Amino acid sequence: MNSKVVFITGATSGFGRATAHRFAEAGWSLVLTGRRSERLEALKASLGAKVPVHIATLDVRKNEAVLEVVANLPDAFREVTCLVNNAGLALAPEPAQKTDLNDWHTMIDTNITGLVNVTHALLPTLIETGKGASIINIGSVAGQWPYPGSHVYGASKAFVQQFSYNLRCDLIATGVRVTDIAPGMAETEFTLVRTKGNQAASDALYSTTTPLSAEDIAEQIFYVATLPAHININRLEIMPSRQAWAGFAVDRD
Ligand code: NDP
Ligand code: 8X3
Repeated sequence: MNSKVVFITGATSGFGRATAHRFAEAGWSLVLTGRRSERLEALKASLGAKVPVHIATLDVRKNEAVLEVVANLPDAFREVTCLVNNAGLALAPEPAQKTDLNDWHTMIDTNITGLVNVTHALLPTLIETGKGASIINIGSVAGQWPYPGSHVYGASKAFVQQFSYNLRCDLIATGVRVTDIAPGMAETEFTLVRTKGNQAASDALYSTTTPLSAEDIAEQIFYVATLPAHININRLEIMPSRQAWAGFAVDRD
């Protein structure tokens, strides 16, 4: 039995849930977190027969809760080898000038503050694990490439990229690797959340093309985490073959 532990934020859906399944397949012990407890319980019920699973209901925006979850990890789950900072969301697909400021704050609080909360809390254990440990941050193509309606979401993912690079500088002698995985369009609950529950909009976005799947990204996360310890992938940008960049926009008379 592989005794390595992966700690996943946002394990209740999409990439996070698929990542839990992928690491379970390889025998890793799982720490699964997210706000929806019933989904965590369901994951524990399905994966707990295969590998040790510890679940913790957690809103990553709340640092005290993050610290409590980390402090209360059972002994068998304390030596974390891989942190997957996946919890995140986009809101307000409309232009910046039409958005609700609260939505901007929610994205900043989750995608930036939440990610740094969890990273800071787990750094000591990751450093203790040392060689072969990794922090895998889920960024986005939106962190590199601008597009209308991306405003704070894309900016929050640009933070994820630069934070990942900067962490690498500080962790170079610890053995802890850091990667920014930047997916493009992938079919998960992402668009349902972004549109505040508009299933038709979500279906319309994905149904006439071939998006990435959650499992595609989970496979890349697993690949990065299980590379030999002397290899660090700094950034991995992944798009579906049927997605690429658009041209410059020009305002005309
Ligand atoms: P989903 O909506 O399917 O999953 C998002 C996950 O994040 C859920 O498990 C949700 O759990 C969790 N989450 C959201 N807010 C919080 C919070 N405050 N505290 C803890 N957990 C939270 O979307 P994806 O799987 O697609 O998204 C995962 C990551 O991938 C995000 O960071 C997203 O920005 C990024 N991404 C997605 C792309 C896509 O096209 N799908 C492309 C590029 C990046 P719960 O609600 O239970 O808390
Ligand atoms: C989500 C991918 O293309 O909607 O991060 O920005 S995209």
